[in-house]
Amino acid sequence: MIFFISGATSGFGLAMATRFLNNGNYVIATGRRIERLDELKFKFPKNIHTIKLDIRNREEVKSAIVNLPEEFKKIDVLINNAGMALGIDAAQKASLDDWEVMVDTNINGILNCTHYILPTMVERNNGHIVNLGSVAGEFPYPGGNVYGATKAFAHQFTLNLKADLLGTSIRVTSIEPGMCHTEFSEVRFRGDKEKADAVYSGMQALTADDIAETIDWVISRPSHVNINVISLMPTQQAFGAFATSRKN
Ligand code: NDP
Ligand code: 8X3
Repeated sequence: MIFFISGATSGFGLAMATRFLNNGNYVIATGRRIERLDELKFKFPKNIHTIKLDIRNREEVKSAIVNLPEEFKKIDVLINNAGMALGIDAAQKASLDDWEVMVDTNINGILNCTHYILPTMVERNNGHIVNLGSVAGEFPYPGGNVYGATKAFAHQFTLNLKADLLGTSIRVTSIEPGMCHTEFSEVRFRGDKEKADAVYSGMQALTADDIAETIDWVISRPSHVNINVISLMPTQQAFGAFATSRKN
């Protein structure tokens, strides 16, 4: 199979690229940090096509798809994985620039990749789109404001794609994890590793390999089975109680 993975330089994307290459698939590995893509290519010189790509840039995405080498053109699985949270301030204190970057990456990035790849799937009546949502798209938490909202978009966009694709063989899935130890929190806290590590201290968070394995399972179901949504979290994570603001 041929995979297109956004954000293959770290975390889930890197774990998926590694897993799918090890299993003999073809992988189009993308991301902004080209040196990391080069490392991946060095490890797996065969069956890989790397592209330095910022998914926020519509023209870059278009050109990446149009200029794919012949042997990578027939994408079977698009994994809209690249994404990020920036900051954890309350909405009234948060930076509008950070909000814009999250919307551009987590929403426009998915739209750009889907727009240029989906028609090629429909043309061949074959394909699977996997979007990375989050438990943050379902359950609110303080400071999750725009990040959570972008993940709610990923969830609903997935289901709406399913509605539009009825009558085709294209499958769509939203994967919605809870805490997973990747570079996610380092990005959220702008490189403050101590703060990032504290998020996962004293608990067994999910791993990037857990997510790669879950997605591998989703795409390897028989073609008549569409997994709509998977929500997963660490055993050591749960939901909070309703909060109240009291005057006494
Ligand atoms: P990482 O920070 O480890 O990886 C994020 C990936 O996204 C990197 O490869 C990064 O590549 C890429 N990326 C970010 N911005 C862009 C951009 N503008 N253009 C192209 N690529 C970009 O995080 P995770 O692996 O944990 O996160 C992967 C996805 O899973 C995200 O969508 C995240 O929101 C979601 N998620 C994460 C959870 C967690 O707890 N870790 C839980 C639930 C969902 P580069 O910087 O090289 O461009
Ligand atoms: C990332 C999970 O709970 O840190 O999507 O927002 S959480």
